[in-house]
Amino acid sequence: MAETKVKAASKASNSTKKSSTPKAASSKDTNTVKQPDPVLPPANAEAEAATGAPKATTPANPEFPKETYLQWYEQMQLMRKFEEKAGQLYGQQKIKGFCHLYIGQEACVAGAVSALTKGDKWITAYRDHAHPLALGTSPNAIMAELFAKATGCSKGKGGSMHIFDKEVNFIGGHGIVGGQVPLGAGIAFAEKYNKTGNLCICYMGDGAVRQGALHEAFNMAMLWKLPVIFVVENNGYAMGTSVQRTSNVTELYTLGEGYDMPSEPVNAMNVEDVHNAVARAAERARAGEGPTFLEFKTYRYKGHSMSDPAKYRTKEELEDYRSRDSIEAVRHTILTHNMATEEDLAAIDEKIKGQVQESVEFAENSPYPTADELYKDVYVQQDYPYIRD
Ligand SMILES: Cc1ncc(C[n+]2csc(CCOP(=O)(O)OP(=O)(O)O)c2C)c(N)n1
Ligand SMILES: [Mg+2]
Repeated sequence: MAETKVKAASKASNSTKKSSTPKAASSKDTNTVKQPDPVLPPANAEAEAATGAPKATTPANPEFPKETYLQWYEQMQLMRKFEEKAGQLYGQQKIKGFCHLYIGQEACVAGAVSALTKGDKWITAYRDHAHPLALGTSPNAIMAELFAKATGCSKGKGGSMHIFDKEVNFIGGHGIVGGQVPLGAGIAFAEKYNKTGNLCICYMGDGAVRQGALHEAFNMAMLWKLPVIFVVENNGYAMGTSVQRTSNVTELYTLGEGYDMPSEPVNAMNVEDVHNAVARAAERARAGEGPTFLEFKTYRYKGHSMSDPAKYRTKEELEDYRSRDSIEAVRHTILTHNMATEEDLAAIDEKIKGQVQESVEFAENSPYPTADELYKDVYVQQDYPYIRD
């Protein structure tokens, strides 16, 4: 019953999906083959008609209470300001190694946090600073991890791609593309086996959907009706390779249908849509109906990692997405519907600025791990807790 409904809903929203495809990258912007157009989330048709470019949407009647909009604003601003600072610090070589920023994708996390409950488990790939920030991990512990300091949430031994925080049920931070997908299914299996009533939300990038492990995990999760929400954050590119260059199947959510998994596309530049889709999937998971596959159509404003100048896309494409920025949309809704004043929002911004600054000072002033840490949290450790006879 529920399955049929979701598929029908997907088809309906699918029909509006390609309303604002930007121009493809010009051949001078690419050093390889001309890139086809990326898949875009649906645009606000009225704004598009007026300006030629879709704008942030402001609902006539906000669907959610003021507290929810303010929570979204604060969480998303924290993610963005933290990431902007991390980008600056990388430029100054305070942060080294890999560093993948989440700027532009904030609604993918904020809308899910509001739709889920505290006991639910989270897992994602290496673009992983924002998820724990929104779940409540201290910015200090994440920044210190980026600095490879002993006070970091992974004791300075993981770095940007391996943020973990058991306290908030954030189970990483994984560098192997698609590697976390079977892990997400396994976590959901444990929740079901232990009858906790909790679920696992498992994020991945669009590059991960071509990995064999995903298909094996989807099949098993569906067969065993595991309480898992698989989310692909389709930001149009895996490093510099657009989705269209990877496969004939560019509507990624349809891949779930091969396993009879309820699957739907979501305009993830819109935090309300993210919340609603995740809430529906969670209800199904908790009712014992098993997994859902959500395709979050989103965009990253920065390159793949700090070493990517993003020459494979046009300025126009980037500007198009920026013009419907999810934080701006929430800000606009808050102000238009008098949920808070400009001054109230400025006070939130100021608080976040202070938190981010404090995290930098904390990281700067923390020590590096000592050499004996090399022998801890690995199999050689005498009392390593995960091996049992
Ligand atoms: C199995 C595997 N192959 C290749 C890589 C190298 N690699 C790192 S990130 C990446 C692109 C993944 O893109 P996507 O899944 O779309 O996530 P995004 O970076 O867009 O969030 C690749 C190919 C890897 N880490 N793991
Ligand atoms: Mg991607």
